[in-house]
Amino acid sequence: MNSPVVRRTVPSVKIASEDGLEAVDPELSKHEQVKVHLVAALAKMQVGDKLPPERELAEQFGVSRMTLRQAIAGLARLGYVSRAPGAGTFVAQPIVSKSSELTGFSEDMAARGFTASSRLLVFEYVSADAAASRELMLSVGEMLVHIERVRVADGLPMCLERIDLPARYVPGLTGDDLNFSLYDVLATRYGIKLLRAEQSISASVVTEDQATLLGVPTRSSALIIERLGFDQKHRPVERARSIYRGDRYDLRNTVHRDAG
Ligand code: 16G
Repeated sequence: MNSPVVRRTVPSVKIASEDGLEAVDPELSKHEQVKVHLVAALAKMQVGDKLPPERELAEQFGVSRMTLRQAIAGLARLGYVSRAPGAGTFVAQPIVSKSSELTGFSEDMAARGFTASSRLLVFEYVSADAAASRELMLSVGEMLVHIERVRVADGLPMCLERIDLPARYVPGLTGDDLNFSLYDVLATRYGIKLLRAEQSISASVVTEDQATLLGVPTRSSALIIERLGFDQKHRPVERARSIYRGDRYDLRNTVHRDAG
């Protein structure tokens, strides 16, 4: 359960930085550029802080109020801000909860109404080292497909993934396949369904490089989930390490106690 949020009005917040939208990927549409810029600004504010009025923000970014409104609506859907009619727009609590179900990023995002996408950083064949071969039950030196991706929801980076798959299970897999859901490709093309995973979860902070990829300040908090996924034949098929933004994720579990 989220704790009650204390709302604060921050006097004269300058949200847009000096270089305005120039530093943001020009291939994004205008409202997405504003969204990306706003997320960086929100990271420096506190939960409950009030954003300047729309008119003022639109002026700061040099965009129309309609564009600004579109950006704010997108951020509200992602849970970055909440809007209180008549009162304004406020920095919101983190929202994405990882449950104890075995799901992939695309499924997690679709369940919340977001469009998932990926930015592929690395796709290569490597030989398995001792740890990878032990966990994936391969001979040392067997080939792995090694993948690194930034996972994005509605244009905003949410998590970084490093994944190893035994190459012999996924012949012909290419980098292009990784623009979308890996779990879909595994199921539809290779008949591999992940049914169980061993996971470990730890807290960390992001390095400078990770911070740049995630669009957060260096040393921001992060949640690391390491997963060893098994398929319907009980074979270990995926070894993954996902780094989630600590400001966007929490973990939720149902816990039980024996009645007797
Ligand atoms: C999540 C998984 C990752 C998996 C990916 C597939 C965790 C901790 N990690 O990031 O292991 O490869 O989803 O997502 O849940 P996709 O089907 O959208 O590519």
